[in-house]
Amino acid sequence: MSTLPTFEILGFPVSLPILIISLLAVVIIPIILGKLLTSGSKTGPSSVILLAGPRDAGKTSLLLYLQEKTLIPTQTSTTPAIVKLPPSALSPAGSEDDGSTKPFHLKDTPGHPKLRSTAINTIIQPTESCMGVVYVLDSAVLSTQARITDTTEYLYELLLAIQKRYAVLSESNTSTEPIPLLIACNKNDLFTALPSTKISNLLQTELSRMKETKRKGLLGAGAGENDDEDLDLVLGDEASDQITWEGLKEFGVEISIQSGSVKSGNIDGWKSWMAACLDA
Ligand SMILES: Nc1nc2c(ncn2[C@@H]2O[C@H](COP(=O)(O)OP(=O)(O)OP(=O)(O)O)[C@@H](O)[C@H]2O)c(=O)[nH]1
Ligand SMILES: [Mg+2]
Repeated sequence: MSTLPTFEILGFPVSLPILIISLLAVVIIPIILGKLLTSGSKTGPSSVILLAGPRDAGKTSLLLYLQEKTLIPTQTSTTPAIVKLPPSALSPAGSEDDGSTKPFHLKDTPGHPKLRSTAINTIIQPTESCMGVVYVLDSAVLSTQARITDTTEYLYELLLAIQKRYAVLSESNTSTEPIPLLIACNKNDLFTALPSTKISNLLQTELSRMKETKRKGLLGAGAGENDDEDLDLVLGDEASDQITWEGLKEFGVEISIQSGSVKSGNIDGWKSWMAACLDA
């Protein structure tokens, strides 16, 4: 009968099976521990889609529509609300097909300027799950400068938050998947509603103007003193004032824009965007 070879390590005899088991333990245990720790590092539920946007835009109405399949009266939100929805919530109107393959969470946030930190924090905290952001806006009020400014300022903050999260994640070894953002131009049932192409141009122009003002302010305040903090305030390419959806891609910001109406139930495009984002 053949005997297994024995090795001598630090003066102790060690048989081949013991040596193999020890080596496997040294290699495999840290890998398993690493996986457990990273999967447990997310706080709150996974598969979250965030609803953000100015007040009265229709965020809560959209959430309730996806839940109940009808327009339900709402009140101004003062706290965030998170609901778990079945995959069928994203199936196209009149169809039983699942729009997505798994249940997901929708997080509604208040649009009041003083309460916007909830949405921003959900994006900035890399420990929070956020698979996509739906920025709901009211397409029927963008003929007044005050509403354009409010709508664009909040969007600027959100895009900056997405850019920061992407930059932080890219530095570490964790996933660097960009968070996609859908600009959902709601209330297109109203005759004053602007078409999405017009809104798209308007937002890019306003964002560029806002960026220019911020860059000028930073330069005036003494460039070079706090370069890292200063760059945190600049959306997209720091060398230019121009903001375009295309140009933001390399900063981890992927934007789509689509019109719709919760009131008319015309939200199939938004549903398929959400389904694609959850299945990505
Ligand atoms: N005409 C029209 N009205 C809508 C539509 N969607 C929502 N609304 C109405 O717009 C108003 C505001 O809707 P909400 O869903 O409460 O808006 P919100 O974005 O949650 O607002 P905050 O909670 O204040 O941030 C409500 O009176 C809705 O019935 C739509 O597609 N068309
Ligand atoms: Mg609300």
